[in-house]
Amino acid sequence: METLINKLKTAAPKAALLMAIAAGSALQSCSKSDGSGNGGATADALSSDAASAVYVAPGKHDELYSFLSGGFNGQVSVYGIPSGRLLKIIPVFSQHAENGYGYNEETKAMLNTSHGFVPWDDLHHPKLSRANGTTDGRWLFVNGNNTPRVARIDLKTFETVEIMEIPNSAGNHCSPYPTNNNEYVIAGTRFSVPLDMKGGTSDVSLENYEKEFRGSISFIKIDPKEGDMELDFQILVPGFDYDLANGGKGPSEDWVFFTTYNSEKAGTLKEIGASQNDKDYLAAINWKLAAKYAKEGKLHEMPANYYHNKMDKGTHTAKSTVKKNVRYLLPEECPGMMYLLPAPKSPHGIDVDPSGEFMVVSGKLASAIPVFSFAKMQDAIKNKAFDGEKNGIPVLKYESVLKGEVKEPGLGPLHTEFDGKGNAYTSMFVSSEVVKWKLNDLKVVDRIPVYYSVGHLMIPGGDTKEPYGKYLVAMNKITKDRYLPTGPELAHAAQLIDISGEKMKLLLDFPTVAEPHYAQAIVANKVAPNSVKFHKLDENKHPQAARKESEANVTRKGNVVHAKMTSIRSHFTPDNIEGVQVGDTVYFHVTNLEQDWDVPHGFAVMGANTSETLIMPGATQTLKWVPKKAGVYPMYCTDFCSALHQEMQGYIRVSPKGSNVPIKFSTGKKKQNIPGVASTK
Ligand code: RUQ
Ligand code: CUA
Repeated sequence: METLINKLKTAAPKAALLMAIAAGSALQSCSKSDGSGNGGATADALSSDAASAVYVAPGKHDELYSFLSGGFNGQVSVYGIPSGRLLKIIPVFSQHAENGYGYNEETKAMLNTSHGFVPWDDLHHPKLSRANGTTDGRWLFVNGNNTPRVARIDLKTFETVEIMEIPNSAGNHCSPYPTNNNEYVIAGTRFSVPLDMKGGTSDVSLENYEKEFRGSISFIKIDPKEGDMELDFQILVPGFDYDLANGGKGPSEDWVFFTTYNSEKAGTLKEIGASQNDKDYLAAINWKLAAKYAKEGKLHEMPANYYHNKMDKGTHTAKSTVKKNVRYLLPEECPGMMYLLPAPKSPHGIDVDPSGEFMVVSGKLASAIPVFSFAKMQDAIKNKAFDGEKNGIPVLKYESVLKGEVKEPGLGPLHTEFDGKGNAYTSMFVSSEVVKWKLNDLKVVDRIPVYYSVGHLMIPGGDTKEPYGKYLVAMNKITKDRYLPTGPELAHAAQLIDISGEKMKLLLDFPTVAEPHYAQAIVANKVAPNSVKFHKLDENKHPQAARKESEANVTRKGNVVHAKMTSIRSHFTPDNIEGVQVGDTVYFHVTNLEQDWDVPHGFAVMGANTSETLIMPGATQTLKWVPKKAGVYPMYCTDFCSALHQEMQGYIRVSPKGSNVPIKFSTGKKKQNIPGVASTK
């Protein structure tokens, strides 16, 4: 592997690099010489050491939770580390038939946007909430790339509780980045767009890219107690592409850093157009100063139109609010707030070490990894070591901010994390390896092949002040021969690597759900003790809740029928319903009366144009059904909840429109036919 890299480099560094990138897959297959998929590191994993390092005995719990983004499935998946066991899938931007998220009436509003109902997104970067620069286990923030959104997952329930659309943004990729005490979660645009300053984009010729397109960086305020998000202000920035971001720590605590590419402002064929300049920029923004400028009245305001969807705790129902304006700062009016640091060639990852002194920029097309010094940056600002300006933003001299470069690290550096012991680990997409190097002298000390084409890598807390430097998870884009073939599409692969010693050791491969980009992990005891076991029935404020069986009923209002139902092992109340007519819209509001851990009941009706819904103990959820033909329709519980689960079923009779069958409902005993009156219990 190393020889191959060196060969490529000595031959003709740039051309070889570009060739290698274009022929990425050819290079990956070189990385396993015998074609069997058994690379050298696999042999490590076969040793009983590796096996016992990841073995979590039946009934025992993992040491850490990890949260992997699902990429194009719009979800987050939770794995135990070190076992790699899949614990849960948390739907965020995508409807999830498994539990009815985005299908049932309570959660649909979570997916409302100014573009209408958008039941999907491309979820890249999970970030755990912070306290004093370390993870606190309260919330997980994630981004939606395609229809710009930021979501918050509550780690008490592992549910998405808030989704906010980001205005003036297109491709919300460098997002979401919490500051060290969740003062702000910061989100930047990937695509720049021509803003019409009225909350939309203007209809201009695409040839006007250079003049009219702008990017934006959003500052979302987080309520310190509840976690609620609120868009405080934006900074309108030059029309580059903003790729990734990370916040400072310690001395650099007040700053957040963004990689940018396409400083050429090419509007087309960016694979060439955006790779012309030898350097693009690392944008440094002093968020504290920005917040101060915002307070001191440097803000402008423009109309906007974006959705903010929040789950109400009492009713367990999402509500959408439409926001109509947004405040913004212009960097040219806010001296000292923003600087540009030249960074080699279309940089991707920007990662700040645990001390907050070093900013590592991974230029995917660059042959070295530049490491910037925050102290030097401060000096350069003081001494005005500028190399001109761009859109009124000072550009700092490369040499004046550079600590040094990691030489010949490998091909296609993307992301870096830290172990808290003075080492950095960088993923190499093209040469399919993880490279370990020292922060003090920038010397490469170890490398390990990964299978294949690693994107992000993650060390638990590796982006915080306090990394848990025992494991590293590499998230690979290509799996090829690692698992049994499953047709043209294979699961992506995560690989768990032991980084506790001098040499990295491959411990485990585990397949992931869809495409993990970034991930986060946290020691289990920061999350597990707070996990909610069930919702308390007497705190259920859902307007259609039936807190006991005697509150269940079926009522008609015009052609809308509300069936207020309960579920408990092993029956629904009511389980016989008559008097529904073709043309009615029926809402089944099912309250799960269980007050016990891990006893959800499901609910499904034949022919419903939606998924089942899965109701957690103590909660109420609503399934909407519009029967189209007269007849008798079964309904049943979809979750095997007891030995008599299969008996947990019932019937709904649907009569023709205008029929005189009255509303009737019952369970077990004789029929009750007085509309609106409680059933026979
Ligand atoms: S990005 S590797 Cu969002 Cu690096 Cu995926
Ligand atoms: Cu309730 Cu099965």
